[in-house]
Amino acid sequence: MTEKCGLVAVLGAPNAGKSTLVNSLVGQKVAIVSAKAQTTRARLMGIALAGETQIILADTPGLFEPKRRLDRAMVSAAWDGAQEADAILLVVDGRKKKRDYLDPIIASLKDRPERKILVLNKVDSTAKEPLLITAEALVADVGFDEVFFVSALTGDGVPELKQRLADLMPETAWHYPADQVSDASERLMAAEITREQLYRQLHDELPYDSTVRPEKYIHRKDGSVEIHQQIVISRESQRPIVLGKGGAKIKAIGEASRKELAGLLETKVHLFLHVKVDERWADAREIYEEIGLEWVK
Ligand SMILES: Nc1nc2c(ncn2[C@@H]2O[C@H](COP(=O)(O)OP(=O)(O)OP(=O)(O)O)[C@@H](O)[C@H]2O)c(=O)[nH]1
Ligand SMILES: [Mg+2]
Repeated sequence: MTEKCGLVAVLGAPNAGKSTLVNSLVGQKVAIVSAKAQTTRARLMGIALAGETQIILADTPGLFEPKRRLDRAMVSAAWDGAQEADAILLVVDGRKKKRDYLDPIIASLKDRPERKILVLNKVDSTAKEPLLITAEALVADVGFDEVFFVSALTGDGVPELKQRLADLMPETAWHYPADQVSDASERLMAAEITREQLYRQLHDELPYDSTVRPEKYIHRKDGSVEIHQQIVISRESQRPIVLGKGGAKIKAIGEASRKELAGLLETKVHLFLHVKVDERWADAREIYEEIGLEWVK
């Protein structure tokens, strides 16, 4: 059989379930997920295999009205992810009844030449009827080529979508080695996993303007890995939130992240977290480069 390989851009509003879907299509976690909107910050390639076909999935930051520099960089990275894609998936949260928040996305999608596929997500917690109404309206507005109803969370409908994507991919050699699941470096992935724990364990106590920066990543002689990361917050008043009583919170975050990293890297992990206050981090150019975002004016 001949090899096939292509790029699929996964676009949608914040929190639609794009990263969850990419993880489900890849068959393992490559992108972090949280209940907080704007979790994904830069484009990340998840690599799924289906028989002789390699499907490269560009997980992108949610599309929304950008205001601050970081927002602008994220939205621009999302649209960049759609460049030269063999298909564009628009992931829509099927639970949302209103659709006007999608208007700007629809306007930008309309005239794109790529094959457009509508993915109505979260069918596990939606009634059928409103879902069908949303689907019909969106198909009429955008002219999607196909529609899929899935639950990225339970995996319902995902194999069918994956098969269809595989069918659409052009015949060409694989772009990545067979065992590679994402294009993120271990160093960056490790920082992302800590950021996921930070969001998960602090929920709304911590505003969205916090980040985790990789500092050091050392392979020790005994085969274990020593990882140093910086949790960057924007105000001194957030420090006690991250630390918790007697340091209990940061300890729990570090412990959960370390455990997951040890499983992922299949070796012992020594994780060191430091908290830094930097109110201007979202305007610091080097942080953009670190997380793979273009610096935008
Ligand atoms: N019930 C249900 N929840 C889902 C499903 N897919 C995703 N979620 C939840 O929706 C939330 C957002 O999921 P993400 O995958 O982070 O969404 P995203 O589109 O990548 O979000 P951003 O990166 O912020 O743009 C998380 O709490 C997920 O667990 C689904 O099929 N069903
Ligand atoms: Mg995401």
